[in-house]
Amino acid sequence: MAAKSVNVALIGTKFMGKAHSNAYLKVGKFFDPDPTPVMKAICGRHADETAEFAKRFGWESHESDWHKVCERKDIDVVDISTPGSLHHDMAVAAAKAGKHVFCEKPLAFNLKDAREMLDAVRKAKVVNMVNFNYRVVPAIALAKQMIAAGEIGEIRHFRATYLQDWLNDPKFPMNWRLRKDAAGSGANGDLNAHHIDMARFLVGDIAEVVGMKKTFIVERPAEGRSAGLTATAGEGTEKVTVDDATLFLAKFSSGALGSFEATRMAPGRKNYNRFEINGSKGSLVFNFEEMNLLQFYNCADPAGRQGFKSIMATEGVHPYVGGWWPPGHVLGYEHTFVHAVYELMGAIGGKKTIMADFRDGAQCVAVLDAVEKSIDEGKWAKVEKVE
Ligand code: SOE
Repeated sequence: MAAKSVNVALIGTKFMGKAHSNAYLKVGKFFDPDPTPVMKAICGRHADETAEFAKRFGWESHESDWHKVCERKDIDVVDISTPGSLHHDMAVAAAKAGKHVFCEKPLAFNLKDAREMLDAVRKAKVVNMVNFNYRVVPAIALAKQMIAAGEIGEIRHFRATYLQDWLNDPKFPMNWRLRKDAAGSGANGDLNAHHIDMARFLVGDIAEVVGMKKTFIVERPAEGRSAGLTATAGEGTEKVTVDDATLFLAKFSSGALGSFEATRMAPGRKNYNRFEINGSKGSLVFNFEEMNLLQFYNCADPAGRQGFKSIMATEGVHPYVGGWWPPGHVLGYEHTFVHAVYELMGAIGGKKTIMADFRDGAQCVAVLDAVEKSIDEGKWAKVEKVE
């Protein structure tokens, strides 16, 4: 029987707009999503650029007003790949119009907005998903299976560092990611959000946090033009209104302990998304800069033969890999988006998914908020529970 299809509208044409467009293009070529996505409409602020983008990636039509996208009768799914300041209004409007909603991370600027978004998708009974794309890295999906099977026993530590260096140069100009009104926060919402979700995915809920943050470079050259993580300078300077680095400690509800460090000021570290999990029977280590590998230390190995082994998660038995290449023909960043869109289609088709929904997205925002609260008050802060 032929798979059903759903019409997708994507809002955003920059870094994430490209990554998501590529995913919609590829998913049906390498997997059998049911339903299949039809690339119906792309939406961007500048009509000419958006028309060009539509042609390049094969979108059937283009819009420059996101309200129209949400109103269009021929759209089933709205994909929000914009800066965070727009997530709330777009997601609420899309849900009210009965569309399934796929949203970039972090879900919202604060818990109040996140709860409103969650209410809207629940009322509308639409599928809702947050793009925490690292969940669907094959090595991480494998870690999830190993933890569920008890292979590392009872978890005691989650130790995460998310390091980048693109802001180390004080001449690097402003862009939306450095403005609180557009991004909500800096390294905290952009990078810690991933590890908070990862911690919840692999270990469980976080109950309490205490943190600190710093903006090392408080003024930068004004923005000329920016794309992805690169930018050219314009005239004058502008104040940075977000954190360059945020670190925090966490107590999990299970009793496990966590540490999180996110910075955009670590020379040499490009997308060093690394975490280590220590359990009573062994440890797991992942670093996105070597994303095909999962390190595993097994306490049950014979004495004299113990040590970390590198599992190359590129075999057909590893999650998602069967759709791609023969063993050892490694995957990259863009594949994670294809897997995420595959999961989105599955969820729309009624399948269980390992991706985060809006409740997970809101719970992540609750942790981000608690980190900010603890920094403001200089003490431990409890994390609100999102039911
Ligand atoms: C920039 O810091 C960025 O692209 C994040 O926005 C992504 O979420 C992360 O996966 C990689 O780095």
